[in-house]
Amino acid sequence: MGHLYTNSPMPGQANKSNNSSQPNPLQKARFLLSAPDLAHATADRGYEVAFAGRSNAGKSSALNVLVNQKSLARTSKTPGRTQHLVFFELDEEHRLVDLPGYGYAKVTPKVQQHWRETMEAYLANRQALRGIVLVMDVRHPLTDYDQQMLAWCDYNNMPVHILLTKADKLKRGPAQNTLLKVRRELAGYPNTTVQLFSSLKKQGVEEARLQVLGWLGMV
Ligand SMILES: Nc1nc2c(ncn2[C@@H]2O[C@H](COP(=O)(O)OP(=O)(O)O)[C@@H](O)[C@H]2O)c(=O)[nH]1
Ligand SMILES: [Mg+2]
Repeated sequence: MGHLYTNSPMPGQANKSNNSSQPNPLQKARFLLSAPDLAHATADRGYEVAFAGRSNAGKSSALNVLVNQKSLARTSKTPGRTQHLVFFELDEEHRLVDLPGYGYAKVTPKVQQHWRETMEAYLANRQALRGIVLVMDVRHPLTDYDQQMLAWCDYNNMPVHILLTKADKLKRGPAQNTLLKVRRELAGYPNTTVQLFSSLKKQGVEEARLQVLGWLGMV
């Protein structure tokens, strides 16, 4: 499978940082490599934050908004296209990782097994990994696979920040109710935070960026 990511320059993007006059250090993100498994990953050094989520939840869109680039991570209406770990670098010591999407109905048991093994190994062994951004569609939070990710992260003492994305699809009241409900359900996971997010409306972008930059040791 060819990699689905480009690294084309985005002229005119530089100062459109979501109504914020703050410089965005994530904007430097560049495609580094796409790895089918941990053995092919980039050297395990420095700091890394990884993005996980069910296929089609809005993970690539969230990544693009956070780095303020239109198409660093390819977005798609066809879920489940890549099972690779895709590494983007800010500099030699700081990376973002797009983890394989999960929960896509059409994948074979063999692919699912590979996903489980890769995720378990990555969460357990990756020294550079400082936190997981777990992207969920606000209308379908905490699927079985999300719960599996939360349990693995908890087991490995890996902090998690949940983006309840596509918040623009709900009215303010129902969105807030979902946020509170998810927060309640996460009471057993002390190292987990959650916020509303919308890539479309650029809602919650600064909050999410600060979390990522904090984990990367850049604020
Ligand atoms: N309305 C709305 N649609 C979104 C949002 N984020 C992503 N989408 C759409 O959801 C679909 C899947 O998004 P993508 O980022 O490719 O999901 P991924 O499979 O998790 O990487 C695409 O059609 C996106 O345009 C959002 O915040 N609001
Ligand atoms: Mg994607």
